[in-house]
Amino acid sequence: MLIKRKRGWELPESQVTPEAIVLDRRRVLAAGGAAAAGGLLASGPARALFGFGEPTIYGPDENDPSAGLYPVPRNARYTVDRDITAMENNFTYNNFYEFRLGSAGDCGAQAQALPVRPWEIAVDGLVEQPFTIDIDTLLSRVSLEERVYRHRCVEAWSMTIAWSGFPLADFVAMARPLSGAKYLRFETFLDKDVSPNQRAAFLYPWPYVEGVTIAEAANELAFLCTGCYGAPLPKQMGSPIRLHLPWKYGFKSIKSIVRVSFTEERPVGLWENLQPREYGFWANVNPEVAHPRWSQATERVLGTNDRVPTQLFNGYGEYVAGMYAGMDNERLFM
Ligand SMILES: Nc1nc2c(c(=O)[nH]1)N[C@H]1C(S)=C(S)[C@@H](COP(=O)(O)O)O[C@H]1N2
Ligand SMILES: [Mo]
Repeated sequence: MLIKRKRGWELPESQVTPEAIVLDRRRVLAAGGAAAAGGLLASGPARALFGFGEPTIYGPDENDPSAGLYPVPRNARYTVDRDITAMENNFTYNNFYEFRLGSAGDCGAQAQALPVRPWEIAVDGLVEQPFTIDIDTLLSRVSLEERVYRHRCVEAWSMTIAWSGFPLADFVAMARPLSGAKYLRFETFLDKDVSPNQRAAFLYPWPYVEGVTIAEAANELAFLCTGCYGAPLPKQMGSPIRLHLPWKYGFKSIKSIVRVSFTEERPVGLWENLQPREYGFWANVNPEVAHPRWSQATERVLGTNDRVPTQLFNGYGEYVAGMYAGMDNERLFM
């Protein structure tokens, strides 16, 4: 039996302001709280590092065939003036609603049920020729690098992560979009056998979907992550491939991607679909536009007791502000 103990920097549940507060309430009402049991059952071949009294830390899958590709060289252009968040903190505090039963600490154990091989990504919509590519083939065709990025969740916490991956722009080039393509629509796996919250399908409009404009996808910061901390991604971080858009709120950075569609119409993400006034399409980090239920002016730095001011575009304005020239403050966020 594992005892879950809060670390000093974790707030009591009563003080957090989760994105899913509405959903959680709905789920608890619908399921009578039954889903909240069994959250810490370790399973699968993943490496679980036990420490008595500490939460279980799930690292990358032991059988991940891409392990030999890491670590990869760090790109010095993308470093930040903050300490990298300790791996243990990052691996035990996640948002992955397919696997989150109650707290952010649940995802590690639950996500071990996700099979990450074989894994294929479908590319379709407005492209010269739709195709499907297997993750290991994709990894053999790209050049991996490490980038240190800040991550700012809309829930007003942040961390700093050493990702491994490749620019989304390289993926777009492989996909050869047609001139009519204006957006990319990303989709996460859909599998009721592995995701407890997908089994309760009526509660969320699964699968998880997110979208960006073609210009955003071409921006040098947009990064497809396949690893972190010098190894493949652990499942709870979005293995085998997830997006990170460091200038946008975290919910845009979709995990465990199985489909990328090029569209003329603006895609509607899962959160936008549920709460369009709280989670807009643009979702650029903006300390001046409060979330309807909390301020975005400051953020809690995970793994520390610090609360620091939030920066416009999460501090990445020099790279991205040009894409939004002329948009007013409110629209930058919504
Ligand atoms: N498929 C999927 N992707 C997702 C989410 C999710 O629930 N499902 N949560 C998002 C949110 S709200 C955040 S803050 C980040 C968290 O990433 P991390 O757990 O690696 O910190 O993933 C994003 N990507
Ligand atoms: Mo988030």
